[in-house]
Amino acid sequence: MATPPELPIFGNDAKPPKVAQALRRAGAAVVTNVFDDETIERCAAELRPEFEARGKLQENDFNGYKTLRISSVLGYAPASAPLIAAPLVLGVADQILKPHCHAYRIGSATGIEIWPGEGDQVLHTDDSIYPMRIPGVEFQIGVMIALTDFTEENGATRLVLGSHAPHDYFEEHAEPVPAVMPRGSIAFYMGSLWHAGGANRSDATRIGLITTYALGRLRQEVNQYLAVPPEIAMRYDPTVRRLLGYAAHGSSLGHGHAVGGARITRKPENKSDTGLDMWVWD
Ligand SMILES: O=C(O)CCC(=O)C(=O)O
Repeated sequence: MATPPELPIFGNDAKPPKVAQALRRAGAAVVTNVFDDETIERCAAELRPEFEARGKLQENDFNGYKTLRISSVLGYAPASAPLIAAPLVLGVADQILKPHCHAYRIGSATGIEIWPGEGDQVLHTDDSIYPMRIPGVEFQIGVMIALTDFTEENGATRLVLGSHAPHDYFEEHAEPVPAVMPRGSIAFYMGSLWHAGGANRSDATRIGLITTYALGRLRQEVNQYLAVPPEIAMRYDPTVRRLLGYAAHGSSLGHGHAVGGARITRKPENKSDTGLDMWVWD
């Protein structure tokens, strides 16, 4: 049985190629203290009302019964955008995903608040939604941003290091390693890596914002056009709009027209007016 790799941990001066290299090797990597308190607090404050209103609606055996979950945060929490589109995040995603697509998109963007008393989540891979493999191609990465400190006691994400690569040790043989990190840090992991939320044995909640970024050729896990409709998407900058999917993928995938009332206003200068309403800005 091969020895599992250690969890690579970087400081916030880490460059995307180095983080991506470590991510490829171990299947996960942590970069500490990327976001300042103000950025994290603003995001957490905007997520709070949604946690209170709808956080319990996604309770089930997989998500847990002492865990609040809120989907599609860009639909109601604009302060999540600087985290989701942070240069380091996109720099790492560029390295892992761009070699295999023209553009990658958000699959899901979810707030997760694990309460004291929650048990370990079952180990899983996010890639189970794409039940196929192309050797050498990662379909998506997960980016978990700590909105509170992540500790072994409060349910830090558990990562089975090395489990993204086919080899002779696997999830039941390897001990998951908790992604212990201070608030404002990021844990990156491959969509093919076995991982799970941890049990919360502390007396405070653990809050994370997990966003997945997937190859632009794949169906997005959450239908972002319904979750963040054009009227809301237009408030974001082009980078976030592209991440949501309001952009074509290369020359022939993902563009379209709606006949009828305009959905997308502020037509880009360089687009000709065909009389059809454009569904994409870029
Ligand atoms: O909360 C976490 O740390 C991970 C959650 C997770 O992996 C999931 O729900 O798919």
